[in-house]
Amino acid sequence: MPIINYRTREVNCKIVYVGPSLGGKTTNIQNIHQIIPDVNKTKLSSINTEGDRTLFFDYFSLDLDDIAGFKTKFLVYGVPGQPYYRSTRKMVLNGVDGLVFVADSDKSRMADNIESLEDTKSMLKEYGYDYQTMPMVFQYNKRDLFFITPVAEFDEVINDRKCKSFEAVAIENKGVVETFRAVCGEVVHKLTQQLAQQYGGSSSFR
Ligand SMILES: Nc1nc2c(ncn2[C@@H]2O[C@H](COP(=O)(O)OP(=O)(O)O)[C@@H](O)[C@H]2O)c(=O)[nH]1
Ligand SMILES: [Mg+2]
Repeated sequence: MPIINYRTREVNCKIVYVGPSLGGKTTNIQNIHQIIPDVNKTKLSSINTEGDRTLFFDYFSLDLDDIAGFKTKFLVYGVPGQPYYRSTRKMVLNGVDGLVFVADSDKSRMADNIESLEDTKSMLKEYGYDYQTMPMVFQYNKRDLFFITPVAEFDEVINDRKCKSFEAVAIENKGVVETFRAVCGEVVHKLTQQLAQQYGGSSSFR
């Protein structure tokens, strides 16, 4: 549930990019950050090692127009994918409102995709979050590679919830904005439902 401040009429929605290490999470976040106009975003903080790997997490926030009279802010995070950094990943997932699972299409990485998805599910469970109802989209990244996992196999094996999915080449900025827009849409959809419930089913909150 997004953090709602009724006094200031502000809502914070936390979106987290998860997936196997080197799948393209940071590339997605960097590109989205570049595209968004300067006026309504914070600086992108990334702490990377030499190998361009996220050590801690990637983070920026952006302000959106009002939703139902509430000033809405999206906090965008990318976790480190390496199995070793589980505790950092878990910390970043605390309070998550929407997930993007960035899968690596490189055929040789299917086991890593599966392991990462299972790891994500188990961490959500530890927090008491319901994987089945969490706003989520899937991105099948690195479609430019030669030996890739077919979309049908991803749909079957990875996208078990049948969420929206997008093919992407994050380094060429293909599918990046579409993925981000979709997860924001899912989060806003759930948020408006929750606000409507809290306001006794009214569709107007002003
Ligand atoms: N060929 C190819 N490489 C990509 C793509 N997206 C990201 N990469 C590369 O994959 C590596 C890991 O990307 P990064 O965004 O750091 O992955 P993260 O560990 O998930 O944050 C980098 O060298 C990227 O340039 C893509 O669509 N195609
Ligand atoms: Mg990274």
